[in-house]
Amino acid sequence: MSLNKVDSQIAKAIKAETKRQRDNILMIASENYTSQAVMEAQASVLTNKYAEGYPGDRYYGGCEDVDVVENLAIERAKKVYKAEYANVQPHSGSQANMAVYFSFLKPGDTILGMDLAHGGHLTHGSNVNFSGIFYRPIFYGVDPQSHRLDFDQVRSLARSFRPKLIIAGASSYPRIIDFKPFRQIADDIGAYVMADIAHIAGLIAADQHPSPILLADFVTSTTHKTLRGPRGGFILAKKKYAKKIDAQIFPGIQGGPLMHVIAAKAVAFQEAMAPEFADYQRQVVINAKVLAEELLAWGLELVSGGTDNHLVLLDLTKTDLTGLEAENALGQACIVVNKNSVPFDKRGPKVTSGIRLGTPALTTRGMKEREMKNIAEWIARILEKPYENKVLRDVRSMAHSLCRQFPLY
Ligand code: DSN
Repeated sequence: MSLNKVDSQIAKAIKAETKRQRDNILMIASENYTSQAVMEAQASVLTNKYAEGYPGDRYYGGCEDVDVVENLAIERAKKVYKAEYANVQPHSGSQANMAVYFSFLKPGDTILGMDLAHGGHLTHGSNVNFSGIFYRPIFYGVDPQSHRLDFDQVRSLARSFRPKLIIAGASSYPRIIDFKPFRQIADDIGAYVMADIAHIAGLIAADQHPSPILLADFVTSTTHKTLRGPRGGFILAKKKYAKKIDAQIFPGIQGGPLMHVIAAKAVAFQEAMAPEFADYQRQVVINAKVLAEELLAWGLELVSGGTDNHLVLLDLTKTDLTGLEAENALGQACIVVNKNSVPFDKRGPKVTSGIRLGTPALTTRGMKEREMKNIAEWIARILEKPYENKVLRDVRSMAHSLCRQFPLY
């Protein structure tokens, strides 16, 4: 029986969400639109199967077909990232990070990660997250002037606090992350390096960002951001760490793998090897650059003065507007963004002084430089007059018309 007949409330909400995704300018930097093929794999009968264990070594019968699926996902992940080993079972990026920490750290060990307020991630040591509760977190940040990673600070903190693990990676850092200094600093004190590439996984797969694979001990990621796969995580590492990580994912912190999601990950890795994927990632970066240049031309300030990747961080510190107010005003005009802390933000994470803007989803729809210029102008107009109904109405109507020109699903 169809979903609509069984549960019309859920069917209606999904229909409404499909319309929202079609009719809005989606600029949340961590979101994207997956292909039909990825969704088809995820919405398959594989959701019915238990497969605790790993291919060829399961705790259930009838795993011969899902073994094919998981082996393909593993082999493709290894090929895309030129990795020695891959585990494709983590349900999320957080689970991937947890598995690495639980495998190689003891409770109370020191970890050195990027400050959340400077662009880091909750699982890099935040005190409201397991990573800050089980371990002793120390944070590095960006330089107050350049807003670039401050490697002198990373080095000096590493020497003073001797962390067992250094985490390289970010959720809202608009610049290239150079993984080499992280490796050198870690070698200096005998620490592990974990590169969390969740945001830039697609860029790395298409050579639009340097890869950490030869430098980091562990590479963790999600599959659903720039990589454009289903919602989930994976881990890459040197082969010598495989046994420990496999055992930590299952039975350590997870039970049955989500085989339908693993199938969709395999499809995404396959798509990531196609030449069109490299074109797409190149355009993601070009679009972000154009967006940044245009916003600057409209007199807006950007963290670090621009971007090298898929995101732009608008700094509203010198305006009267908070990130929360800007998010609301843009949302009313159908431009969906998220408020975001900027380095040295004096406002809390529920208000903030910034807005994070990403180009992955718009680029998937086929938008290019011309559309970025228009969108930058609309953003600038709204931020100048966030409470003026006419401005909001005008932009909303232009946003709808732009969305109609770039149809989806
Ligand atoms: N919450 C994600 C983001 O929006 O960047 C990171 O996990």
